[in-house]
Amino acid sequence: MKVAVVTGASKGIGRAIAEALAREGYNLALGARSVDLLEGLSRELEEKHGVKVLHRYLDVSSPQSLKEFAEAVLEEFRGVDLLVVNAGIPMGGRLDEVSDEDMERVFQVNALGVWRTIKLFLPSLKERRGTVAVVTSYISTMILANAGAYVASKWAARAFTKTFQVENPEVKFIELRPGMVDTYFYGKPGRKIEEGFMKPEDVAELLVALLKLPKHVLVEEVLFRSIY
Ligand code: NJP
Repeated sequence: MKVAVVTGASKGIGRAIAEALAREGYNLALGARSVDLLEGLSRELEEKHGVKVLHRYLDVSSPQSLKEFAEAVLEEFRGVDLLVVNAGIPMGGRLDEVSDEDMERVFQVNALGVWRTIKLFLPSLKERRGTVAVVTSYISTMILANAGAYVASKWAARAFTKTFQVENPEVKFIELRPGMVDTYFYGKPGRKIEEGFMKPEDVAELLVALLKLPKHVLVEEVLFRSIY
């Protein structure tokens, strides 16, 4: 059975990806800060799909937390076939109004968190010729007023992803660039397709479809959104 790691698996896109991968028969390692949510999800997926699910507290902005998470995962499963780097936070505001603390926080999670997560699992992914899917955003090549800190952090995540690909051709790196998705990202979920939102399950289904392509096919990035 293949092993997949999903960061930010407690809610939203990460949770939907974990559900879809369990359905596909992957054993899972799930990380997020909301351990109570991970606990319930893990039990549900194990009972429903007969897969093994490890869950651990994970704060991707903390190098120590990431290190402990990776050690626990590699000790349990011995290796990783798929790494889904999904944990992320929003950050609004004009660049001249964003505080140092907020800028630091969004970069620690959305940019350095991505780099550190991939770095920790890279040796195992190389060994298994695995796949890394990084959830950046449709804005990872664009400019958006009032979201400059978030946008810059996603440009950085994109640059890390592409550079890892060039340096490690034996691993597949896929950049997933969704448009708006109905998750906790905008507060409470409940937004509609007619308002331009996809469902988290749409992102998960896209990833599952990409994973079914022949081994020699590399899809470097996917920019996708809802139409209505
Ligand atoms: O958001 P949400 P999404 N350490 O808030 C976790 C990107 N994206 O699913 O720690 C570890 O429902 C958090 O868990 P917890 C976006 O930038 C979204 O939409 O328990 N985990 C939760 O599981 C992000 O990269 C949209 O609070 C941390 C998850 O991340 C990805 O999609 C559009 C963490 C967030 O779930 C998933 O976001 C787009 C930390 N320090 C890109 N901080 C969109 N929704 O419209 C947070 O283009 N998490």
